[in-house]
Amino acid sequence: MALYLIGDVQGCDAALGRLLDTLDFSPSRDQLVLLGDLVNRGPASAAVLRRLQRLGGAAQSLLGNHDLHLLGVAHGVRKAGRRDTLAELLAAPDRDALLDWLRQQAMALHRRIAGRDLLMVHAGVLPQWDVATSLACAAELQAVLRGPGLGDFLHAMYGNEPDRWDAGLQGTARLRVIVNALTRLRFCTAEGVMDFDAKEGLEDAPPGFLPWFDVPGRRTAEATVAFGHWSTLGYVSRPDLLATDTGCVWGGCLTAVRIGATLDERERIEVRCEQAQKPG
Ligand SMILES: [Mn+2]
Repeated sequence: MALYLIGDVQGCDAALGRLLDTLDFSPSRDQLVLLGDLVNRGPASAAVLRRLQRLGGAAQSLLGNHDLHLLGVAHGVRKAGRRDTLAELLAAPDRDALLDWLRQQAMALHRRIAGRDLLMVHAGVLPQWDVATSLACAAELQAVLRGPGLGDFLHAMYGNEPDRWDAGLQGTARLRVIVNALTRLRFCTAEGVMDFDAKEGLEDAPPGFLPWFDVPGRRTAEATVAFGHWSTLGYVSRPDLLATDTGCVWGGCLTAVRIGATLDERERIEVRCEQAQKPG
């Protein structure tokens, strides 16, 4: 049995297929966790979702900002952007099945490996959240995404306020902080105030802001937090961190990380992606 974490696929189904071939991935033996942004920008979003559907329990997926954007467009609460590549999926005969599968996917996942926590999210976690709080917040959001209130939530989801966590937050404000941290976070202050403008690498930190994972006293520091989302950061592997978005859709690579018997045993496997788009 092998566990593989895979970074942002963004509709690059050919690269995903080649990566699984390279891994000699077997659904009866191995497990995949996709760290979100399964769709959009790349050429074959529907094919990615169909492939993951076919893998059944052998593949678990997180939802990223692009996946939620797809749900928003499908529900008529978001307009497709100029660079979106979602039209084929939205016109597909199995559209409803694909969208229904998508909304069932996770906002955070967790494994306990050799006595340590592996926490998996698309973008990040707030410094005040420990592993249990992160998973509880993700579960709150998952319940809404899977329930009858999805359309109302998608209407209310977009916005940058409130920009910080408070355990007393309720309703839409609470869900918005959770969804923004889990799917959009890159930089925050030492107090956990989130920035949503800077999208480049570490040198792009606004004054007073730092990468969420470098906030002193971050309560997930004892765990390994694996994430995607930040292609301009690239691959980073340190005891408390595993960044896996290597910019597949921007002409970079699609990365898988094989986790061994302990969280320190990591093997990086990547395939080049022929798809080349301008970042943004
Ligand atoms: Mn993302």
